[in-house]
Amino acid sequence: MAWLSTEFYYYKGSPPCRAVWMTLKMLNVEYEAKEVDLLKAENKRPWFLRMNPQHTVPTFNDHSFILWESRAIMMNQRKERKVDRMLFFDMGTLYHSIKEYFAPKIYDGLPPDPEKENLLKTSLDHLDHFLEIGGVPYLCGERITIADVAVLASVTELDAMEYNYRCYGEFNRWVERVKAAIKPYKECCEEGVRMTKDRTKFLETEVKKQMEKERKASLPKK
Ligand SMILES: N[C@@H](CCC(=O)N[C@@H](CS)C(=O)NCC(=O)O)C(=O)O
Repeated sequence: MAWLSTEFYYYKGSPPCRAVWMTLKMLNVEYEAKEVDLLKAENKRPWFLRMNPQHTVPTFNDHSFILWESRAIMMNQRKERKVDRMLFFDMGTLYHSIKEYFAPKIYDGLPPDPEKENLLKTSLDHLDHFLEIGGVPYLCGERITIADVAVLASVTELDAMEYNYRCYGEFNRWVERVKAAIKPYKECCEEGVRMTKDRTKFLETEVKKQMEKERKASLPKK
């Protein structure tokens, strides 16, 4: 099967997809948006697996060249070493720490794993420090780059989890700055953040209901 156009396969609830989406918009890349509903396992359908056997979104079809891994898709659009370093910090350290800490909450409606919070705090400390010593408005200098877009996309998951990061002063100011500077931010992030927030709240309520049911069932019968 031949893919001839430029297609972006995405799911709004996915931070890596939001990172690519903002990048494509900011660089005015022309593409056809193809939504893949992960909750309906559309990414496990044969047509998708033929394209990306790792079944992850985002997936990008650049005139029949199929690419996945969000940061690779972003780097495919543009290249700079300092920016690349920040992209890998984001993927391997910051976003990793967010996923590890919040996994129980996102997938099972349970409280985040307190033992993993230090990893997240260390990542945020690093970012705060990078910004402080850099003395520039954006992560890699005077102008906004895809590193800012990638890190912001990770931060949107903190927003979805209602995690308070205001104590990281430089970082917090940077978040406000990039949210205002990245024009497609609202369009590409707000709905997805709300979806994750709503789904997490739904799961939490279900867990509470289940616990209450179990508590009542364990009471001695009158
Ligand atoms: N490192 C990958 C992560 C992609 C990823 O894990 N995407 C999730 C959505 S956030 C996904 O597609 N999950 C479905 C699956 O793995 O089957 C990237 O940055 O593109």
